[in-house]
Amino acid sequence: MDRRDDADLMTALRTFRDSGLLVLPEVFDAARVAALRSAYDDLLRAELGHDTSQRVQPTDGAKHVQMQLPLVPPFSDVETVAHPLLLRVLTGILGEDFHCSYYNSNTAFPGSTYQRVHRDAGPVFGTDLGVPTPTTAVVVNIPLCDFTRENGSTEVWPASHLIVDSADDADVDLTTRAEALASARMDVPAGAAVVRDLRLWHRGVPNRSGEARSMLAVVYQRGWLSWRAKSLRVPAATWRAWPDHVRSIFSAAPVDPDQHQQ
Ligand SMILES: O=C(O)CCC(=O)C(=O)O
Repeated sequence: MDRRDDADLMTALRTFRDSGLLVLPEVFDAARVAALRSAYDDLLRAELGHDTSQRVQPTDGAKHVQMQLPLVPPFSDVETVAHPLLLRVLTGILGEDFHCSYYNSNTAFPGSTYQRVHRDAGPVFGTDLGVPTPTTAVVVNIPLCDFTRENGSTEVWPASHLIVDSADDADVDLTTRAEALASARMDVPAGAAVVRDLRLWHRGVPNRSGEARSMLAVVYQRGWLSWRAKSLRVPAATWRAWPDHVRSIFSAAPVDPDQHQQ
């Protein structure tokens, strides 16, 4: 979406509905990506150094980790969590009332292996409804480096967000089912944002480069789904710094009092 007018937005939203995925190039400038990357790398290094750390969790596949991120600058900056272009797209997908419910990240270290093909969330009515619903939740991936075949750009199965499982399908894992379907790779430069329906089939893949490949993963849901965002906490200083429209996006998360008031 280069010309950010209404026609481009309609095309982008249609592409998202059709494929379950939307790449928005050049959302973040180089300085923002560099600031996020530097803060992220510091945090990851510090967290990996603590054996008891709860924040860094291994995920499926070797050398893939996820880490929840604190709502402090630059992760909490308005330009990161509520970039105007992203807000237009998110409003188009989720409606006016949506909340951020989860702030995570994924790193594939050199030597990482294939994950199993998976969805981040199943259909909102489980198997009770035999047809797909409109999107209720998305993850916004913010790559912190160029994503390439070499360093393990995420593999995705376009349009798989519309697949509704029957009872028979439940016994066959997605990795097996995906073998019959065409996949694509999320080859995007740093600065892009990728909006993905949480139901879309995807997996982490081998990173054959010498550098870690990281991305932020920020989840936004329709307001009625995320009446409480259990894993998020907003520091009081961040809450004070946010304008009202950003507070409203994070209104499902509790605000922590200032340290000196505790
Ligand atoms: O890092 C990636 O490319 C995908 C990671 C992922 O989907 C996961 O860990 O659940």
